[in-house]
Amino acid sequence: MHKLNPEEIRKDFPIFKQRIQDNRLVYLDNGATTQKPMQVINAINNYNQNSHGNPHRGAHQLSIRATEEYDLAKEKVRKFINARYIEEIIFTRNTTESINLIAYSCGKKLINKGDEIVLAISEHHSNILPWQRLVKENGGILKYIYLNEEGRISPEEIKRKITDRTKIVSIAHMSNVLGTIHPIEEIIDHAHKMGSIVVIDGAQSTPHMKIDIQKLDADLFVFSGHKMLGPMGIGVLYGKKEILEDMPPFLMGGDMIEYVYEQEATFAPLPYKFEAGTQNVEGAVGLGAAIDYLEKIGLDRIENHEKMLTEYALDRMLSLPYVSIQGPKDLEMRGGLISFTIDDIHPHDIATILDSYGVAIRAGHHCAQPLMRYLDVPATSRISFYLYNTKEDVDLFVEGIKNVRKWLGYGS
Ligand code: C6P
Repeated sequence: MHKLNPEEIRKDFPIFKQRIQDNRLVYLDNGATTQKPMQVINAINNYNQNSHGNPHRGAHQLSIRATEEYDLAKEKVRKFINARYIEEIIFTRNTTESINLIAYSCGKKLINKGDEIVLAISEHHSNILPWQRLVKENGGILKYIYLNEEGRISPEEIKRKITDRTKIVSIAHMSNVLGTIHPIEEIIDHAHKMGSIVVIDGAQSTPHMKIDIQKLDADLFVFSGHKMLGPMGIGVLYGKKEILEDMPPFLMGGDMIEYVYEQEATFAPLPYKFEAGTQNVEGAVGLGAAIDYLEKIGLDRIENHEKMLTEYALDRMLSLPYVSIQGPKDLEMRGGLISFTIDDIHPHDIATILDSYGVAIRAGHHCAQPLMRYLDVPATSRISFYLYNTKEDVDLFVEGIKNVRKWLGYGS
């Protein structure tokens, strides 16, 4: 496998042509959202200039073209994650909406008083709050898998928490705070033996590694387009056909019905049952173009590139005595995302000072307050890589954190 060339890739991304206060833009906030190549921007423009219409509704040319583009994008998503059927792919706005849909619909069907739902303590709020609401309404019980000192889930903890009382397990593939890649194969296998269904939050993994949903055997799997070079406002919910067929609709309205009477209605087949109202066709088209782009480069090369950057960054950061890293040190257990703290300096100050050097990172609780409480840290700073990041980006970031110390009077 030949290495990818990030400097070449950067040429496709117009955002990197700009300078931030005369510095190269060092964008290390890819866990929050990613930048778009011209191929994605052009695909969206092209759709808007030539094919825009309301899909599935009209007999005219534009409506037909919009329908074709929407369906083509869905087929690209199906192939991208190797789902068996196109009906198993539902477009939503984002990961958050996908999980809300599942918690509402699947939860309503499966959860009764005393039934258990198991999450990891490291979940993003989007994979906690929808379940909290469900158990308050239905009388279920929320249980958490805890992590060891390295931020990993042990086999014993999986067996302790996922039992024959568990009806749903919902867990992130990769933590957006620790970068840990959780042992989801083991979790899915054990949960299935216990008779539970499994929801995987793939928001942080899908953009960075090859997902084969049939091999993984997850029952439901969700992710967002904007974290994988696509536009905001388009997300995906994958579900096994038999599970989706059994789930009641989430949003009610146009496009998701079969017949409507004065007092009741019957619903359209999959996937339309879950796609009420006019859909985000330009978002779907943009996501389709993003998938084309990622596949052309190759997910395995992207993953390798990020591993190289992570190893390089961890080495350089750990050589600074005042830097502490959260999460596993073992590269095999983590993705291209590093949370860190610097002695005596608040993460928000680190992010603000780095910004003045053109280095964009994230700081705060990362929408994972239960995890921050569990780790007993109020906040962290975080860098996260993608295919267009370079070793030079890491060097500029590391020089930046040395300068943060100097700025605040701590010396080097
Ligand atoms: N995390 C970050 O870490 P939306 O906003 O719906 O596209 O994605 C929500 C979400 C769900 N699960 C995980 C694991 C996530 O990381 C995120 C989004 C971003 O910077 C924003 S808080």
